[in-house]
Amino acid sequence: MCTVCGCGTNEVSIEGGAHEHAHVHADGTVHTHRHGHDHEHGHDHDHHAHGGDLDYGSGPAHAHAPGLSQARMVQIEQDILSKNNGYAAKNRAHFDEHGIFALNLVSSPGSGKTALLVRTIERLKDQVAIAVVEGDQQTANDAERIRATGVPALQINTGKGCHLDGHMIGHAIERLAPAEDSLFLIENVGNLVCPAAFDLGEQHKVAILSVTEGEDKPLKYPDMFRAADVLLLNKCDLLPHLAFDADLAEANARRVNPNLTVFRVSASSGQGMDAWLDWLAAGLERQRGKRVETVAALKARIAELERQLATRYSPGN
Ligand SMILES: Nc1nc2c(ncn2[C@@H]2O[C@H](COP(=O)(O)OP(=O)(O)O)[C@@H](O)[C@H]2O)c(=O)[nH]1
Ligand SMILES: [Mg+2]
Repeated sequence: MCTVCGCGTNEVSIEGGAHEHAHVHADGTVHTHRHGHDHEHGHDHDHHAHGGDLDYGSGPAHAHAPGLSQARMVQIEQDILSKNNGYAAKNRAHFDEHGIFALNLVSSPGSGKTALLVRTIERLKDQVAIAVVEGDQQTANDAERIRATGVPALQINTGKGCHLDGHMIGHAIERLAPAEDSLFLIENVGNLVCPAAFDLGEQHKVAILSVTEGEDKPLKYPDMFRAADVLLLNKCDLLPHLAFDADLAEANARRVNPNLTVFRVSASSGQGMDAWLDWLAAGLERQRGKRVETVAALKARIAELERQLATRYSPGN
């Protein structure tokens, strides 16, 4: 994944705000990979050869960067991900306390994330409060597409970065201040690799695969389909015009993740959207339940503390 180069960590800008610096690579380690050509080619260590093919994913880091040892890469990745996980845990606690159902939409560019969001928002916006985070390397185009529906959206531009992280989403929560019992939709940067590794504090990652991309993508990019709980197979309106085998695509996705829930949908025609919306409604209800539980637990704790105080300071004690 992209932590092999720590890419783009200096170029993040959140719409309407100041530039962000050095939150991922606070220990500075990600810059140590420059120009190691003379010492560590690692031709004999970092890859296995199968016949004439090269496999750079077989070492402990499951990746390769010129001039970086596998051990160093593993260390860098662990540093970055553990910091990210701290931010993600805070986001998740916030979502649970406030009954917010948060989803992280991940896919390759162009599979229809924004189109699906717009279609989903149009169907739901009168029933539930919704806020959207849009991640792209450049432009605020997608946030503008969402705002056109009347729902608040925040664009995050990641510069050369190829994924959103937990820290960025923490800022997005501050900016958007999502309502209690609301739906918080995050469209990640179009990329079938890096966003898989980064927890944002969401309840679920939702992978989108469109029928023009080929049935084999879950096998080629298994991390993403393993990290997701739901797969939206989009652009099903095009199936009559294609040789795409939707059953095979689903079977491939379930090979890497047997627990995947799959919906066949079309953002263009609206087909299949009812089942997806039912799934969303169930998730919203679950999160609302979590908030009520959290509040009840807090009230019980306060009552208990008050009882202890009263005992301690009652006359005669
Ligand atoms: N035929 C068809 N086209 C779609 C569908 N969903 C999205 N598209 C088109 O696919 C292109 C990319 O969509 P977009 O929502 O920008 O994808 P994103 O990059 O994943 O956000 C656009 O031209 C959409 O109009 C769909 O269900 N059917
Ligand atoms: Mg988009």
